[in-house]
Amino acid sequence: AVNDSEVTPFSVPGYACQRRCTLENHNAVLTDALSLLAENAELSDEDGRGVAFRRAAAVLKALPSAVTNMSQLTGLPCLGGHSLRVIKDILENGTSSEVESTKESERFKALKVLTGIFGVGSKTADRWIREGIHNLQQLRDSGQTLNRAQQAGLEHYDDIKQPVSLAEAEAIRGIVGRAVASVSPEAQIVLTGGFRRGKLTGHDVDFLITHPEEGSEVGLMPKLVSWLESRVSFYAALLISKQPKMIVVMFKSIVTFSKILLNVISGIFLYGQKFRAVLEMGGRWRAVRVDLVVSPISQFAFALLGWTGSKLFERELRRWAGHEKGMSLSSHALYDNKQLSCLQGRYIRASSEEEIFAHLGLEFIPPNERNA
Ligand code: 8DG
Ligand code: MN
Ligand code: MN
Repeated sequence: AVNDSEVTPFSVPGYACQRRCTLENHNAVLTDALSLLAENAELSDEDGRGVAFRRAAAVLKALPSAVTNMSQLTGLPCLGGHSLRVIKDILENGTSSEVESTKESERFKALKVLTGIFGVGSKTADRWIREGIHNLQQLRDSGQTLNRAQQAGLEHYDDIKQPVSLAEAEAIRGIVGRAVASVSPEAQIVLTGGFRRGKLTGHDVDFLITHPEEGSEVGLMPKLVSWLESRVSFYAALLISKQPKMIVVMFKSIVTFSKILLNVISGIFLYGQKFRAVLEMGGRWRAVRVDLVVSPISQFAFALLGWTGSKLFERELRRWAGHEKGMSLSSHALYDNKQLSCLQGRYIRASSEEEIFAHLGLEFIPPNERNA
């Protein structure tokens, strides 16, 4: 056993966007516990507490080895009293009573199930719980009015809860890629989100679409949507979310991804009739959430950076930009609030993620090290 006086404390920079964080996590037990408390806070509309737990978890994720002794944490950023108590509990007792009781609480379980329905947020879930609805069966029996997204979310609940594999993501890239090429041959499509960070599974598949000629991306999304709708309507639900330029496609895509089946699937989008052939081949179908974003080429680097994640990494980039650099970062632009000309700040151009990091005075962190 290591005695306190010999322990060398860990050291990490204060912002997650200054740290390299791969998917290798030496403190998964601790970070799972803190993430669960973060999730519970977020589901209870306590975003401030949620972020505090997320930041604490991100610091532990970035450590080069497992924490064995509280004194190793001396001087680490973002570890508040509450997070430290949870960590101490787990190091001493193997579990945290707060985490265990949260996990077992009827309210948390109900919030998780209900917000697990696509289109249901914490406010709706909370209202349903107050009306005595705690699970899917009670929701179905309640006669609650569901919007189109929620109806589809309920119908495909089990499919959507099941993680999407990299193989499925690549297959869907093929399908969406064909659709994009059909409506705009020069347009480019990139896989973003967790898969771009090297994850092998995801809760959805995120794509960013752009066109090399500025302005040619205008109208691409509606064309893409109607192209997809005209071909997929008979076996897939296509949902358009409120968010501008973002649609959610729930594909029924095949799980067995042999090359032949894949070609047949792509074929469906060109020749709708071929769908039946796939069913006859014994294909199993499932719903998958797909997020599509279209960006003009002038904003592409910002959109790519903004949609690659992780969510905390993005939040920390924006916090760094605002607090340390007097700039505003979004997935559209970087704006310097200090460089006043005619009482206005200044937009800073960038054509790559590397340039954006440089403008922010940050060392470039590649996507696979943005897993904060
Ligand atoms: P997962 O799906 O594998 O579970 O994880 P992920 O890919 O990292 O998470 P995600 O929920 O799909 O989000 C991917 C990125 O997209 C994330 O960095 C944040 C970003 N993002 C949203 N919603 C929005 C939004 O409304 N606007 C902008 N600009 N970005 C968003 O998730
Ligand atoms: Mn994703
Ligand atoms: Mn997404």
